[in-house]
Parts: sequence; C-alpha cells; structure tokens
Amino acid sequence: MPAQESNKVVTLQHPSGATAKVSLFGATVTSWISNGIERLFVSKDAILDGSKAIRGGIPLVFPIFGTKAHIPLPQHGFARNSYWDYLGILTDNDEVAVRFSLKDNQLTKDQRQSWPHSFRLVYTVTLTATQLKTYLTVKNEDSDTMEFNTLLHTYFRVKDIANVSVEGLSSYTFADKVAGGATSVENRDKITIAEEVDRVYQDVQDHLQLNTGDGQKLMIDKSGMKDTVVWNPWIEKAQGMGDFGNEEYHEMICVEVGSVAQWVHLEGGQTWTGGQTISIA
Ligand code: TA6
Repeated sequence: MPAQESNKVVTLQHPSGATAKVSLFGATVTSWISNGIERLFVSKDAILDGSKAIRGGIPLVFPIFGTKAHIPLPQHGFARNSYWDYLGILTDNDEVAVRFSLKDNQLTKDQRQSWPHSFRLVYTVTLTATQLKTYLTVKNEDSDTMEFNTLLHTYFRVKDIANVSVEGLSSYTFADKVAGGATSVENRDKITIAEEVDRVYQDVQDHLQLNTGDGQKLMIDKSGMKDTVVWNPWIEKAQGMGDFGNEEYHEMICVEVGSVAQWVHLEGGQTWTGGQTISIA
C-alpha cells in the first residue's frame, strides 16, 4: 500500500524502498528514509502527544515566523500545532503523493481572534526513490488581501555537525539573530557550523546544497520561498530546550526555506504556492 494512515500518522512506501511518515499533527513530516538512511532529525525528547510542536522533521510555519507584536499567536504560528485533515493519496505511480488540509474553521476561537482570516491550506508531500517534495498552497478565501509568513522548518539529520556545510548562500544578506538581528553579507561559499547559528538569509537563489559530512549531498531546490534560515542551537540553547537533548546539536542542522523577511501579500480569492524539493545527489 503506497500510503496508509494509522494512529494519526500517514506512512508513505515507495517501490524503491524509500519511506516517509507524516503526522497529522502539524502535517509534520517526521521521517524520510532514502537509500536506507534517515535524512531527517527528530529529537529523542520530542513531545509527540499533540501538546507541543514536534521538535524535528519538517514543522510547517504559518502564518507568522517568530513572534509578531500585533498578532498574538505562539511563535511560528498555529499550523505546526494544529491537527490537519488527511485528504488521501494524490498519485501513486512512480511517485507517491499525499495531501493534507487545514482550514480556518479548524482553529481554536483564540487563534481565529488572533488571526481573523478565512483561508485553506493544502500541503502536498511527495516521495520518490531519491526525493522528498513538500509544497504548500495558501488559498485566501476572504475578499481582502491577506499577509502571512511561511517556512518549512526542516531539521536534517547529520552524523557530526563539525563536518557539515551549506552551499549557495554566498554574497546574500542575512539577519543574524544571534547578533540581535544585525545584517551582514555572507562571504563564504561553504557555511560551516561551530557555534550557535540563527540566520535569515534574504531573497536567496533557489538551489542550495547541504553536505551532510558523511559523503552525502542533499540538493534543496526551493520555489516560491524567497528566504532561507540556517539554525543550530549549539550548546547553551540546546540545554535550554526541554524537548531537545543537550548533545543533539551535534547531529542536526536546520536549513529552512521560507518567505519570512517580508510578508507575502495574497489578494482575496487568490492562491499562493511555495515549497521545496530535496534530492539525494
Ligand atoms: O528557525 C530558527 C528559529 O526561529 C530559532 O530562532 C529558534 O527559535 C527555532 O526557530 C526553534 O523555534 P521553536 O519555536 O520551534 O523552539
């Protein structure tokens, strides 16, 4: 069976042996195994009972990134901590695609008061032998223009962060959240991680490469998403997260495609699409 749901988790099976899992909680991809290797990181301390966003996999950030003073929603919005509807299999030929939806009428009263818009999100997760594709469409069902941020908060699993690098961000401006949001220009062709990193690279080209340090290369091809966040909490922040092991910063890196530096403006009745295709090079 190419895709089946059990206990609020949809498991995708590709004929090549590749597999993926998507929790209905947040429509969070929690596993992607290709060529027998788990490519995503989920903390061993992740809370999976629906009381908190899953620490790992690909949490969906919508309608805000971070917090916004004038929008009293939790950090990174409500999409990643809401239960989505499973719409079933879309295709099951050479690729297995499933879809999930979240509508405004599924939100809590408080969430709707904080963000009073009529909308429908449809999230498509597609598995091939060597790729994972995750694309979100946002339908503005209001007559007025809607503004939102969105981001795929992808946690990649690595053997040792010391051997990891990200390519494709050279020459782009980034806001450095570790330095209070100060902006700089990236001058390295290969970004390496040896301290806390929390950077929003702005208006970035669409083709990134993650070298996972064990000879593996992942190509991250984004579309519709202008920016890219690179995050590793490192020692102190790792110790401060209850759902993240103190030493787990060694075995993960977040490379997150999104539109977060500016609002996405979507006119009433219109639809927006954005997402990423991750390929094993
Ligand atoms: O994407 C990076 C970031 O915004 C960091 O600043 C850090 O807060 C991270 O997201 C995790 O946020 P969370 O709300 O999931 O703990």
